[in-house]
This record gives sequence, C-alpha cells and structure tokens, in this order.
Amino acid sequence: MSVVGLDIGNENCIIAVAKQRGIDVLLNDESKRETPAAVSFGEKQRFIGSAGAASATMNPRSTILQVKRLIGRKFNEPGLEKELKLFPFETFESPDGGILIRLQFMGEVHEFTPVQILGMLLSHLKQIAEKNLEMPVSECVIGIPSYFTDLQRRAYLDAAAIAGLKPLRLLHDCTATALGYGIYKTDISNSSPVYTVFVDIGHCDTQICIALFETGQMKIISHAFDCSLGGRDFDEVLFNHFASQFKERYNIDVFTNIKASVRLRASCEKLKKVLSANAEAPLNIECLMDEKDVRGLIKREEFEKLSSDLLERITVPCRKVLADSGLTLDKINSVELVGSGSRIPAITRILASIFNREPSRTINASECVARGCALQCAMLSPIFRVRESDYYWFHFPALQACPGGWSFLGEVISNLLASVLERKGIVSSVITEVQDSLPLSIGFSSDKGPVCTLSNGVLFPKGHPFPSVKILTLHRTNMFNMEAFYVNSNELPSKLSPQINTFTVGPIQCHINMAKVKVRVQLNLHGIVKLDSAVLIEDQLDNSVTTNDPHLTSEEVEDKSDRISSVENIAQVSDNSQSEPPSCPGAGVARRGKAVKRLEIPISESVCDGMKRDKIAKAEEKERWLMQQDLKMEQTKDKKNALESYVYEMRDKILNAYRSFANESDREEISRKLQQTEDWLYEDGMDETENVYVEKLEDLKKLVDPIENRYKDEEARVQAAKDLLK
Ligand code: ATP
Ligand code: MG
Ligand code: K
Repeated sequence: MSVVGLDIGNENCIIAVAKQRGIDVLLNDESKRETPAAVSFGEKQRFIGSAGAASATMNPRSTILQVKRLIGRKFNEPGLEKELKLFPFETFESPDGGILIRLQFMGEVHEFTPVQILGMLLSHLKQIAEKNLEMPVSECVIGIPSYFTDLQRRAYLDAAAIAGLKPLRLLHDCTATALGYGIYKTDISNSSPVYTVFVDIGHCDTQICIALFETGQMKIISHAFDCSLGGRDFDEVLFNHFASQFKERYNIDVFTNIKASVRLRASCEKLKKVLSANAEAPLNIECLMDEKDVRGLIKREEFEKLSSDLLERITVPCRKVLADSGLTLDKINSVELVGSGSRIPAITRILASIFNREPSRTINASECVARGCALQCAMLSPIFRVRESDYYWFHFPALQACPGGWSFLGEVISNLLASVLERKGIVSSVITEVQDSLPLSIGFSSDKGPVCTLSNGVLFPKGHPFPSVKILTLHRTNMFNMEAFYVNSNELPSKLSPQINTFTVGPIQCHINMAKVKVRVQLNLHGIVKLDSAVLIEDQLDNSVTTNDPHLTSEEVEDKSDRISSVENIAQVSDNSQSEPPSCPGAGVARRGKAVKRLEIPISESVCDGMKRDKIAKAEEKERWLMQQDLKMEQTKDKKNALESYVYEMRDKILNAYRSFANESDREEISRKLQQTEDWLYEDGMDETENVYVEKLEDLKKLVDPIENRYKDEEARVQAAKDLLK
C-alpha cells in the first residue's frame, strides 16, 4: 500500500509519496519531477503527460490542455465561452448541459467529457507512481482549488474512480501547501499562535489562505481566490501585444490561424519566463504564418505596464483574505509565496506592498501542493502512522541517510531527541489535525422554506470549519425534498448557478401524527455536502411537548465527534420553518407511554449528483480499451524495433563472427533478405501491425538460426576444450 499526493495543475502535475521517513517527489519516464497536464490523441494512440505536451504543437486540435478548467462546468456558464476560445480543440454542449470535447482519433470522431480526460491524466500519473513504487497505487489525496463547487468536487471523484484511484481526501491546494510548511515549523507553541499567509499563483488561478499553527494542529482561517488570474493571463498579454504588432509589421493575422496561435502562445510563455530574470527578451519564430519569420523584442518595464491591470487584480483576494480572517497585518508572521506563476518579479513587489513585508519563498514553489497532499494522505491512511518522532526525521534529513541496515539507529536517535526535547518543552509536536475552512457559504431549504441556523438559509457559513456534521430536526410525516445551494452569489466564481443538490427524504412510514425527522447533514472531507442519514423518531411520550410549534428553537449540542479527528462537535439544530399539520395514515393509532421508536428513512440525490455508477462503469470500460490500444501501439513499436535491431546486428555478424559458418550462397541470400527487410521497414513496413513484424523476424531467424547454432556449438566446443586444459 502506498501513500500518494497528487497535484493536478493546469500546466503541470506532481506526484509525491510519503515514505516512513519523509516525502519524495517521483520522477516520470523522462526523469522529470513535473509532468505536463496534457492528453493528446495521435493517429493511432494517445500521448499523455510529457509525450502529450510534445505532440501539442503538431496536433493542436486533438490535444487537451488545462482540462481542470472544464471539470464539472456547464457549457452555458457565464465566462466559459471566452475561455473555450483559448483552446484549439472543439467543444460543444452535452445533452445534460455539460461540456463535450470532440476530436479525431484512429480515423474516427470521438467525444469525451472533461471527466474522462482527467481520468486519463490521473491514470497516467497512477502508472508513473506504480512503476516507481513497484506496487499498486489506489489511495491518494488530490489537491483541488478552494473555489471548486460541489459539482466540480464530485466530478474529480468520478475522474479518480475512472482511473482506479481512491482519494481519501480532496484537499484545497493552499491547505496542502500550509500543511507541508507547518510540518517543518519549530516555533509553534500554544502561547504564541503563528499566522501565515500562503499565496499560490498558478497557470490559471490565484489562491490565498491564512493558516493558524498551534501545537498539534493546523487551522485554516480563511480562503480567498481569483479563479481566473494566473500565469496564463500574462502569456495572453504578450500574445495580444505581439499578435497585433505582427499584424501591422508582417501583415499576418495570427488570431485566424490555430497552429500559429498555438506556437505564438508557447513562445510568449517562454518569453515571459525570460523576462523574470532579464530586463528584456527577444522573440523569434521561424515560419510562423504565410511562410514568414517573425521577430520582436520587449522590455520588462513595458511588459509590466501592459499587465498593470492583472497586477492590480492580485491585490483584491489579498485584501479579502485578510478581511475575512479578521486579523490585522501585525498578527501575520509571514507571507509565503508559491506556484510558478508567482515568479514574475512585479508580483513580489505588489504583495510586499499589501502585506507590508517581503514575501518569503521558503517552500518549494512547484512541489508544495503534492507534498502536502502526500502528508495528508499519510495522516488519513490507516496503514501509515505519522508519529511524533517522525517530526525529527523531517527536520534532520541526515537521519534519513543512515544506510539500509542501520536505519534503526536513525530511529533510535530521533526517538531520543523527541523525548528529551519534549520533556524540556522545547519543541512542539507534529501536526496531527488539519481543519479546513469552508470557502463558500452553503444553505439548505426544504419544501417549507429555508432550513437554517443563521439568516437567509445559511447552514454552513463561509469560514465554517470542516469536515463537519450538523443534525437537523424537522417535523415531517411525508416524503420531502431538501435543497442545498450556495447562499452568496458574490462568493461564487463567475456567477455560477447556486444550485448544489436536491435530496429526497422518504418515503416515510409514519405511524403517529407527531413525528420528528432527524437529518444528518455532512460537509465531508472533500468539502462535498451529503445527507448522511435521516431517521424518523416517533416519541409518543413527547407528543404533548413537540406540538406543531412552528418556531421551535431548541438547540442542543451533542458532544459526539465523528470518526474523523478534526470534525467539530455535532450541533443539533431545529428547523425553524412552518411545520405542516400531521397527515399521515395511522395517525393517532399510537398509544401513549411507549418507548421512542427510530426508523431509517431512505435518501436519494438528484441529477446534480456526480456521474451515476453505470456511466462511470462505461467510462472505465472505454479507458481500459484506450489503454489496451496504447499498449498495443507500444508493443508494436517494440516489435518493430526488435526487427530493426536484428537486421543491423545480423548484417554485421554474417560478415564477421558467423562468416565461416555459412557458405557463400547462404551468406548472399541472408544479406539480400536483410537488405530487403530494411528497405521494407522504411517504406511499406513503416506502419504495420505487431504480427507482421513478428512474422518478418521469424522468417529471418529461420534463415539465420542454423548458422547461429553452428557458431554456438563451435563456441561451446572451444570452451569445453579450454576447461579440460585447466
Ligand atoms: P494551476 O495551479 O493554475 O492549476 P499549475 O499548478 O500547473 O496551474 P504552476 O506550475 O504553479 O501552475 O505555474 C505554471 C505557470 O508558471 C505557467 O503560467 C508558467 O508560464 C509560469 N512560470 C513558470 N516559470 C516562470 C518564470 N520563471 N517566470 C514567470 N512565470 C513562470
Ligand atoms: Mg498549482
Ligand atoms: K494515519
């Protein structure tokens, strides 16, 4: 069993794994720590990750980049159209209002949902991890943006299911970063709380959070974001600048040419990176369009002026996160800057002016999310124990260096260190609890109006700690609906639909006229709202007390913690909506003085739910077929390579080592056949099936084997003679 953390970026993905003694980032097949988030469909096979990015310029219309942007979104969502225009691949609306990607693959038109594409990417990452770790991987923690809606979170879980992964938690990117950071902190104690701001600027978004570190736990105080402000937007500034410059200077309209756009965008991204380290940067692209070579140059100052709007926008979520936290600047201990999009020097300047201090770059800016996820996975996994003593391993990597058989020595030292230091109260213990903060207020309504503890239907307000459970007491005798929704449309990214889900509770088998339904509402580890259970409580003794009081306000707190350590106490809240007059059959049949009866009531979720089981099964099947297809192509390539190397090897041997074991005509025949095969490989045989290559190789072997055997027999005879002489 393995303990894996995944950061699925819009540009790059990282896989981290928790070992008993620290966290490693895994290398992909190209020995890189970052794997591009690219899925490309070639003529005969898919290319995912590095290979996918490599084929993006050749296959722009069938290469999916930034699939994370499309997950769980509706085709007609405000703002999406603009976004889709940036993508060279074709999208359209699916029957259920979602997005479908249409592309050419193996000579046919194929349609995929973003969830399927993400599934492919996850499956690729899973394969990399399995190859590295030499064991099956399924449990993991995956990083997600804090602004993801319920639907997007469910879509992520669906994609993971397609890939055969089991996320123990979907963890907010910034929370993961904070956790990875907190593990290394030594200055935490209960007397002086440490507040740290984390700013993550990625390819497409900016996320910020404030974390509070205390002994043994980390609490996120607030989240803020701009879901469409990232490195990509700065690329776009340069793209527009040069595209219009080239229109004038070279009379070419890059906007109208997909391939040219893709190439210019890629060059602008490179240019942007050069500008992070240099005062000016040149742009040269050969044959960009209409066989014209283009050249350009831009100074950092000009780039900053062109992107002044974007730079200004970064200040908005910064102010928000502070305001929401209720903290003043002097309470903040440090500001940590991560995400590769933040490497633009002007961004550091802006942040320094808002937070009144230079942001630090203590953390590995590209790996922190994956590392934090791996850590959280270790904490949640029953097979892995993060012990106090592990803390010292994190701190003193030298302890990890103890050679294999001596690793116990490192363990002894670290345990000793732990007990000595802790007795002296010098260093606090490792974080064992992660409490996140809800980024978007969630409310509930029932067919009788809002069901809530706060005004305007809010059940879980923004900033509420989660995971969390609330128990609602409603007065119902018939089947009813409960609707979950985002309360505040201003909090939601780009005016999304506030709807989350509709839960149907019932049918209810009610035997008396006075009954309570206790509904357990859970905001789970993934930040997804669930109706866990509904129980009908027939309490005859209580009849007189729980009359149809429409404004029942009793609010008990049950001191029961959930299985998950960081769950807050369950608050029992009563429904303040109008109770309906009891009307169930059998009402009044019950006798007084009988014990309380509890009956489970079935719950179902509406279409808002993620993909249904059979849809996932279908997608899994398709993914298996595609994987088979990729495997077949890989095997075909292997067989072709085997034939090719056989031809080269034998051509040499037949002229040298095997020369005296074949007569002249055999040698000529074989050489002729080898030449024929080589010619065929470069012409008709360039693109054949696996079997054809295998057969060709067998044909050649039939000719060469007798000679090779004579040679081997002779070798053996010589060896035997030598052994005899010894
Ligand atoms: P997201 O977090 O939006 O899902 P991601 O995690 O893949 O995306 P990162 O890898 O953190 O994003 O950042 C990628 C962005 O960083 C790209 O826009 C890239 O151009 C930009 N970037 C990388 N290096 C530099 C640099 N030296 N200077 C400026 N920008 C850079
Ligand atoms: Mg990122
Ligand atoms: K654990």
